[in-house]
Amino acid sequence: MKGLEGIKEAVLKFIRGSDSYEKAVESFIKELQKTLIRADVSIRLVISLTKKIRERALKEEPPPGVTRRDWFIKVVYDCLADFFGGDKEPSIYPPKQPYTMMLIGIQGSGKTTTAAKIAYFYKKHGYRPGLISADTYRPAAYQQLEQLGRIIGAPVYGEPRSKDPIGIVIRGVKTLVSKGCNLIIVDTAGRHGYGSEQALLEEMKAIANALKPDEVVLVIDATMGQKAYDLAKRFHEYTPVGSIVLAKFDGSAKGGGALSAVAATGAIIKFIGIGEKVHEIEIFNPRRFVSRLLGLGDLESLLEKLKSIEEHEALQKRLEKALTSGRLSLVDIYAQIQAMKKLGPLSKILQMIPGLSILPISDEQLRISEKLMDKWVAIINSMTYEELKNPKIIDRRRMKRIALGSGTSIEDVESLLKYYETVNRMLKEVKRKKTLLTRLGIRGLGM
Ligand SMILES: Nc1nc2c(ncn2[C@@H]2O[C@H](COP(=O)(O)OP(=O)(O)OP(=O)(O)O)[C@@H](O)[C@H]2O)c(=O)[nH]1
Ligand SMILES: [Mg+2]
Repeated sequence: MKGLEGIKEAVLKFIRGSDSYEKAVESFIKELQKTLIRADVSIRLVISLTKKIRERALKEEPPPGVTRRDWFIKVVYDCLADFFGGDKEPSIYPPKQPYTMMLIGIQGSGKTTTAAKIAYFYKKHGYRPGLISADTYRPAAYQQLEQLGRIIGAPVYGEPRSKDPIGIVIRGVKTLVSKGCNLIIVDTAGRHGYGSEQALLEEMKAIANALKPDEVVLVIDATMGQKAYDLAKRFHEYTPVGSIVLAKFDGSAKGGGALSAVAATGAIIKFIGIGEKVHEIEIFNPRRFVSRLLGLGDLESLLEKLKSIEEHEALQKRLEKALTSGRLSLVDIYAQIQAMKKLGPLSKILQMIPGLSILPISDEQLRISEKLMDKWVAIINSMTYEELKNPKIIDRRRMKRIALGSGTSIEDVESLLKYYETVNRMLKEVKRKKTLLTRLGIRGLGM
């Protein structure tokens, strides 16, 4: 993570520091800005990122049981993950066979190496990749790919003296498919005979039109830093780019700049190249990347806490949804029980939800004993999908079956169903009151 190590150090300083929370937040943000700008992230992006972090850190409240400092790291984690591509999990496995990928990119960006790396990656995952050399400009382009193909044990198609890339790809696909390949990777030229980028883009477009690849993969050299933004845009305008590989991520202090720039275009980064050898490629996952960036792997206990905050947020979302619909399903109750085991009583969690102050809930009503929780989890696990969706259909006969299946008693099943009804009655009441208040134009009750 060349160039971005500063972030890890800032996290440690933040956790261990003795400054006031506000002061610690400010110095963390300063360090983060410095590190990102040094890694060639655009200043505009840095400012909007740190503004978001500061706002959340100072305005939002941590969930119960979580310290402000731990919460802050979670905020940084979320904002940075967004910054580097968000929750976009690239789909790695080809949805059809044979699948064709066409690699494009400017001269020296790493296309030929990446073509071999991708082929090797998929070969290890059970595919039968084949490579096509459609670069008719670079001297010995075919030989380079052919040599790589030999290393990884994948067939390579090429016509060394031909000047007709379209003919090559058409014949190449046919030949490789007939040899049993189910993943075809096309390497293209990085320069054009006329020398201009315009001419190269035109040629890529012509090849793409003829080949109709399942995926166009743009290979970008990570050492170009924030300039990757314009490049990604220009290429996308010519041939819609399906995914991006950032090559040479290992050697560059500007990798962070390239990553954030590409993420800002909305493109999906699928792989990063981390070395010259054929196995040196990694699936890119923003969350995992940021976790490493922050050094969370070394801070096990913090990671645990962040996970429980995430579960808490997921539960809160469920409950908020239940509140607007006025209905809490058994599956919600299941999630609630799991969360309670980690986060404490539901009443504490419910306090976090805006609008619930008007709910006539006492702690007593929502308290579920440990023992009962375990029983209810077993009961819910023994229900059919229909029963979970519509608990009204659970009659005595079904109760008996569920009790038997979960090793509990009919009374236990009844207690869960009663709880389900009580909670739902309460939710309906809240919904009714909320609607009434809204209709009367009364706001400001935290809703
Ligand atoms: N360190 C490092 N070097 C890489 C990586 N990917 C490619 N390279 C090196 O970058 C140089 C150019 O790579 P190529 O794969 O030939 O690039 P290309 O885009 O095919 O180049 P042209 O065909 O001339 O357009 C080679 O020396 C590669 O070894 C990477 O992820 N890390
Ligand atoms: Mg090449």
